[in-house]
This record gives sequence, structure tokens and C-alpha cells, in this order.
Amino acid sequence: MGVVNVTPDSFSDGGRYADTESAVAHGRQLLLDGADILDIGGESTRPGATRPLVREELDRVVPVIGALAAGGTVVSVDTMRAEVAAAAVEAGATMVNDVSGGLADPEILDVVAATGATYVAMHWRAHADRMQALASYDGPGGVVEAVRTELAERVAAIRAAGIADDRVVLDPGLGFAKGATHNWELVAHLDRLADLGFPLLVGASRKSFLGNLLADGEGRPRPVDEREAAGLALTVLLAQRGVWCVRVHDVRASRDALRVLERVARPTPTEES
Ligand code: PMM
Repeated sequence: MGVVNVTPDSFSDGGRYADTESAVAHGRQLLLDGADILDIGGESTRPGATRPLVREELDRVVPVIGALAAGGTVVSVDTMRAEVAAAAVEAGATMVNDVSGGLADPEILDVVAATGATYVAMHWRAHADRMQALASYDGPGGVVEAVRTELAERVAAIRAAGIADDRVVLDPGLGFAKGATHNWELVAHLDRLADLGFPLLVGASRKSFLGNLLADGEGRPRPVDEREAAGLALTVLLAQRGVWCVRVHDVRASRDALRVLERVARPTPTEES
């Protein structure tokens, strides 16, 4: 899944594709680079971000979705709002990527049920302005069991809204109400989440826990656009662990890395050298 943030303020690419034309061009490039799905978002969720107006979010994503879906591309809309999800599906999106798992705007589940879209439910506790204050996981089993339990609660709400299980994907929500240690714990124990019986989507690309891992001698995190190799290592590891989808900014490099993995997994035909 290639990321198209039509936002002025996302942490990794804020402002680069903030107008329709550059966002569509970026999406087309990601397709050429090998993306299977494009994820179009109009709200930055980086810690501390303030929310756009509904109208602003609609104006950002709907024209981009319309242009990219017209070519038959699988388009996902990254939104927490029912109204935006409905307009996005109308414009051609077939997937709703809701980082709040239905908590921010519960009506989004009814929209998804009515439209037949695929639904990505991410683990989430609060909006960006206060989520890091909720990054505590003191119960038995720590962050892994808490995320598992809270995702299972979202699954119950999703089912109650009438969304079929085969249209649901779960996501641990790396970096959302989580510190670096929490993210690493989740990556190490994804099997506990896979256990819930749904495909997993993971978004790790360029996130600050990678920057912290790669910090220099003075503890300064590695800048956002110099985290690619660490992200690729994670992409390969996640694919090996059976994750269904990785949400990435660097589609070309991710695709190259996955091709190596696929090639190794394939039996060598005798005629090939
Ligand atoms: N991360 C971001 C935005 N949307 N959606 C899902 N399903 N999972 C994620 O981890 C996720 C997401 C934040 O990253 P960005 O600002 O680079 O898009």
C-alpha cells in the first residue's frame, strides 16, 4: 500500500503533495513503482496535529480519489469520518482505512456496511492532540494484550454494524498512543494479533521509533527521509511473518525488497541461472 498524503502537515511528506495535481501524479508514480493499493489521506495524524474541517478533508481527498480510481486502481481512503468515507466510496474508493477503528465517528461503520467497502480497523485511543498521554499499558501482558483486547472490541462493533468478517483488516497502529518500546513489542508479537483471525496491515514507514533506533551518538533521531533502509528491513520481516499489507512511502524500494523475498521462496527452475 503506497501512501498519498494530501496534507500540508504530515510528519513524513507534509506539503509535498498537498494539491490535487501533485497528489495524483504521486499516486501514479507509486503505481508504476509497484503499489497494489493507494491510500489517500487528507488528515495528518502525527502527534499533536490539529484536525482539518470536514470540508477541507473532502476537498483534499475526493478529487484525488476520483482521478486515481478511474484507472481501475484499488484506492483506500485514510479517514476517521463517516461523511468522508461515504464521499470517497462514491468517488471510487473500495477500502476505508480508519485509524480510529470506528471510535472517532461510529457512523463510519454503517457507511462501510452499506457500501461493501473493505474496512481497515487500526488500534487507536485518542486524537493526535492527546494520544501520547494515553500511551500506558500496565495490565497483564502489557501493550500486546491491551491492543489485542481493544482490537477484539472493535471487531465486535464492526460485526454489530453488519460488516462481514471477510472485509475486515486489523492494524496494531504503530506510533498511535504508543512509545518506541510499545511499537517494538507489537512488531515482535504480531502472532498474538494474527490470532484474532483477520489479515493484518502494518504501517511503520518513516515513523519516529525507527528514527530513535538510528539516533546518532548525541541521541538525535535520524531524520525522517533517512530511515528508508530500516523501514525496508521491517517490511521484509513483516512479509515473512505473514502480514497481509505494509503501508509504505517508498514503494519502489519496498517492492524491490519483497521481490528478493519472493524469489528466494520460489523453487529454482533448472533452465534459469
Ligand atoms: N499511519 C499513519 C497514517 N495512517 N493507517 C494505518 N492503517 N496504519 C498506520 O500505521 C497509519 C495509517 C501515519 O503515517 P503517515 O503520516 O506517514 O501517513
